[in-house]
Amino acid sequence: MKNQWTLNKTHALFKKPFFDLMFQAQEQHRKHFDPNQIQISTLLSIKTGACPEDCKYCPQSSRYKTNIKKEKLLEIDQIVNAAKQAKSSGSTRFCMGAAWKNPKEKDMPYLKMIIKKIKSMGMETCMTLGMLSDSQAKTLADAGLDFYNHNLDTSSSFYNNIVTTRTYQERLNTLKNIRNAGMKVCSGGIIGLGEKIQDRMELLMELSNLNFPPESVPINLLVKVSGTPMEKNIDTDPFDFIRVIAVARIMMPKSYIRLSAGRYSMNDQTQAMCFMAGANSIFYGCKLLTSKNPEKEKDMILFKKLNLNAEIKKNLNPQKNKNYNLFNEIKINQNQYYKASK
Ligand code: SAM
Ligand code: DTB
Ligand code: SF4
Repeated sequence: MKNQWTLNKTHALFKKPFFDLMFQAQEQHRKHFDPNQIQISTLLSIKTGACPEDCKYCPQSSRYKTNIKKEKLLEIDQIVNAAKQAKSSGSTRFCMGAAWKNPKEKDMPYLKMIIKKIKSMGMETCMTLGMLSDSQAKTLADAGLDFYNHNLDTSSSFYNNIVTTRTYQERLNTLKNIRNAGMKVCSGGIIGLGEKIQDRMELLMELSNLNFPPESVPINLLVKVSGTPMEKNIDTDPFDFIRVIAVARIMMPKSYIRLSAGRYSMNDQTQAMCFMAGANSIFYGCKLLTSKNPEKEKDMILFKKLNLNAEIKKNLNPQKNKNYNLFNEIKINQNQYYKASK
């Protein structure tokens, strides 16, 4: 049956005492997932910068003077090599991002080839390329693309404050096209844009009340990049951020909730509470698209301390059993372990 989260019900979750909310989120999490496992994805920017859109948070918009290295669409060998590395580090999904408003028709054959190559390596594929028409979504799905990432980012009423070159309805249309084409949907938002709690509630309602909630819900903490209009935004209180994760877990109990951008600036304890609130997916590897993500080794140490296992899809790695723990295979010397604890 279709989910129906109302503003009243959503508000009731947001105003719960913190520990009651955390408890409810853990209950839901444990009903649907192994609470000691996380899914790990690796991200690669396959086309960087010079984007015509004006998203005020984004270092890749051509409107702002940021310190990123623009790059044309990468060669196939560069993409395949990065995917090989990701696979050997334990990633089950390879996510490719392009700084486009939408892909051009002339790019479609190349995108299809990329998908087929990565799929043949036994990895799940995800792309985020901007808006997709109905037929473009079908083309990517036919090539074997598993997931498409397209974030709503915030509430529809606040959207105009963060992007003016497209509408919220266009975002929703692309989500519909992805779903109709049979791909899995990855859609979430950003916290720290200057939005109110009401906007966070409306964002989570939009996502959870879709015909099918997204299989994957990335919750990004704004990375404040110099040169963007949001570089001086007020920092988000970590407990407010954790609360969004917990509410997302309760409203979308069967979805993977991804603790996405922003982990670089979080301490271990905040990340641990995000996992406790129900986050069970991350980007793994020292770079997001253009900004920093924690070094792999730092993550290994944290996951070892928390006894978190990397989820290994059985069909992707038939020789590994469910309890295989990638993080236990990493040899970390005691000095590094204790240094990272401080
Ligand atoms: N151009 C495509 C689009 O906008 O859908 C795909 C790439 S875009 C960079 C993917 C997502 O990255 C955005 O929707 C946004 O949620 C996230 N993002 C971009 N810049 C960010 C930042 N500074 N902090 C946090 N998340 C960010
Ligand atoms: C998502 O929700 N977050 C990722 C991914 N989907 C594509 C991107 C985060 C980008 C952070 C800023 C940067 O590295 O450029
Ligand atoms: Fe372009 Fe996507 Fe960045 Fe917006 S978020 S400027 S569409 S790359």
